[in-house]
Amino acid sequence: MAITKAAYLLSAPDLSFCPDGNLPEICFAGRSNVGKSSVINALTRRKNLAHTSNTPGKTRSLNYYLIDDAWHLVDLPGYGYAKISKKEQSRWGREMKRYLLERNALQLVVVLLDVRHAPSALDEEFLFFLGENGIPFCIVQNKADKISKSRLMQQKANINQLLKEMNIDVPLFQSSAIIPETLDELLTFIGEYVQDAKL
Ligand SMILES: Nc1nc2c(ncn2[C@@H]2O[C@H](COP(=O)(O)OP(=O)(O)OP(=O)(O)O)[C@@H](O)[C@H]2O)c(=O)[nH]1
Ligand SMILES: [Mg+2]
Repeated sequence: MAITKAAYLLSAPDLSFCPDGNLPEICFAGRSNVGKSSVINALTRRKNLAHTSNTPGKTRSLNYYLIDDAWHLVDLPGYGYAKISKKEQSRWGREMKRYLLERNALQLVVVLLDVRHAPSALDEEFLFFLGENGIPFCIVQNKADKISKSRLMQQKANINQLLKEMNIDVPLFQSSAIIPETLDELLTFIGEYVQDAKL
């Protein structure tokens, strides 16, 4: 699958503002600053479709993009941004869980992790939540350009070990937002979920 058309649709402050769920939806989730917005730009080959920033916590709503007039790509707010108040964080946590559990159009969650580091407690909690609730997801170890090939292999083995311990069996990809070709496999995988969607 190649993306030929990508356009910003809307920013939903909560579930009630999401568009009609008549198109298949794929969302991107992960810790703040892990590269969700950057990967979305790389996938769609647009420089500034999704807003990226060095300042974590930039994406604060569910940002919707219409892809090829056929499906929605959603940039979720990152979790684990310390500078947001506890109250606000737990509100967002609840809102995200509601979205993930109740959004019927949702076909697949793409979970981004930083390939350089072991998953944080929040990452593990999130993976566990998805697994526990039977929500289809895959994992992408992003920022692959930042470490050597051998370290990449090592980090793949490390995450596979962790997933085994967590009893989670999902596809794993490695990507770099600055090398778009590294996202080809992920895009093919997403394409299957878009095509097989029954709404
Ligand atoms: N070298 C490198 N930098 C990356 C990569 N992906 C993202 N970045 C950088 O990491 C920073 C954060 O990227 P964003 O795409 O804004 O991260 P985000 O996950 O959308 O963050 P929030 O919106 O805060 O949740 C930016 O400075 C990006 O340029 C990557 O694969 N390689
Ligand atoms: Mg973002």
